[in-house]
Amino acid sequence: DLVPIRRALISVSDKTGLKDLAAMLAANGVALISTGGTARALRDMGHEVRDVSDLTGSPEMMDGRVKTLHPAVHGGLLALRDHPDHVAAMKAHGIDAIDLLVVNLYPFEATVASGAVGADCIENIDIGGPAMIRAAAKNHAHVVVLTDPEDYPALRDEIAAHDGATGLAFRRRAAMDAFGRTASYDAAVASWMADRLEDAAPRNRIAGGTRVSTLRYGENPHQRAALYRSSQGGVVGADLIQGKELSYNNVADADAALALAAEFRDGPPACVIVKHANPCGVAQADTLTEAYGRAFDCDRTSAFGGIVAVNRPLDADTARAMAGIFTEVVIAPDADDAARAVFAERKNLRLMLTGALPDPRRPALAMRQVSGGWLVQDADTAALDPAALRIVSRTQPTEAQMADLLFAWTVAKHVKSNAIVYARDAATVGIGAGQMSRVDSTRIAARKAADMAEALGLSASPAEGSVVASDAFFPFPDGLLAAAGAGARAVIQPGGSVRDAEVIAVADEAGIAMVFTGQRHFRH
Ligand code: 93A
Repeated sequence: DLVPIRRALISVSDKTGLKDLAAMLAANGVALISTGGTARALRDMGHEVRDVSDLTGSPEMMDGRVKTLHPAVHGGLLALRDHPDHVAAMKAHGIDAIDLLVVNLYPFEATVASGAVGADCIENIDIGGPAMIRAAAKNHAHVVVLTDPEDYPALRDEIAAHDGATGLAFRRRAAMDAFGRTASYDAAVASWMADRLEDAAPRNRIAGGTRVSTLRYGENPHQRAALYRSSQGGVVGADLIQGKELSYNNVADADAALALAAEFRDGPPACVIVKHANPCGVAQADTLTEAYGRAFDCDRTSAFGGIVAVNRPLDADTARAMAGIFTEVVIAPDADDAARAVFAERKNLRLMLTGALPDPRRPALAMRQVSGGWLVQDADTAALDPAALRIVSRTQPTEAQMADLLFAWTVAKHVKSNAIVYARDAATVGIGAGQMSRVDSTRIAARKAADMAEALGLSASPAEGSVVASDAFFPFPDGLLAAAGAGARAVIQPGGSVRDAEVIAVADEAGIAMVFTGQRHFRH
């Protein structure tokens, strides 16, 4: 299965490593064929090169859109060398076999990442390159294909070990990498196009992306990890202004914090503190500093080492407050010079700036891996329809309670299920997350509120007189009873349980106002 390399076609946009590769091939007596820019580069290095246009008898045309799309190239890549008909066709049409193909594609991903739009991006969609890569990869029984300068040294070692030839195992692996490359390339094109469409329905959309970087490790140090970009905005598109390299968990938590801060995009100053993917304090206030302080007060213990997101450009006062405790990451639309100067003193604190916050209602896809595949769904971008709200209790919520209910509901949407959120005056005062029973989440949230009272030296639990949101219906009255016991005076929940009537009766008995949203927000 050893195939000697006699002729190579090289067509590379990224000329990294070309010098060593060409020198190595020349030393092995390999004849070189090349496209315009690559041929020029090789000649400048002193190599003898045949132009593809000479091989095809056809000039490169249409700004290079058509240069290698020709039977002299594709026949040379695709012909089975041991098939009499193929050999006869090569002879009849004057086609010579190509044994090595080195192509790297027009830099489509880098062009998009640089902020280019429209025609610039379109021109960087490589057509001839992927066609050759796929042809060579299909014919890996006879041809070896490389698409990445990082793989050149492996070819050098392979042919050094086999006296100028490659083995089948090497060519097979190279073919697999090659198909992987064209697949990710097309996925990048598809996701760029999807980004430009308003409605990104899951059907027919491809999960595409480009690797931004490898991460030091994953959720735990024994797990390898990398970061991929699938579109321009979001947490991956944010600029890391200062601080250590982001970790896997930093990125995941910053994403959770940013998504919730974005919900408050159009409202007053707001601050979200996230720990282990759940908010541990959220508040709106007249100033950002105050919003941070109130979010911090909700759970000072958990806020230690937290990820903080805000909906306004950072000012120095807020930055000073944040820098006062150990904070892993701060993510904001922007930061003024004074705020940046404050953070500059905290070398390890990571500051990420996003520009305008993402639109929380923009349709998007959410993906999650399961063994053997992926689950894909519309991201939970649903807005609460005020017209769909139903007050089901005898007691009516006051205007202030209603505002707090909507605030708590928005937060609950971003808390892992089962989610219970107590809130007062546009700040959370107790969050119960990720429990297997709703009543446990309710009790935990109440205990958190009691902890808050103790930490702040309050005379009563802040859950007294609060409102509470539940991300799904109360299956039994026990959860509602626990909330009432903690002091909640109004409840917002989807409704829809077979025991709704029982739950409403308990609310009425306790004089609690209850609002149904008709919409559930499970989050796993
Ligand atoms: O515009 S293309 O899609 N049409 C082609 O026929 C073609 N053949 C190779 N682009 C094509 N290529 C690409 O040109 C290669 O994939 C490579 O990225 C680039 C190398 O061009 P040059 O050698 O002129 O720098």
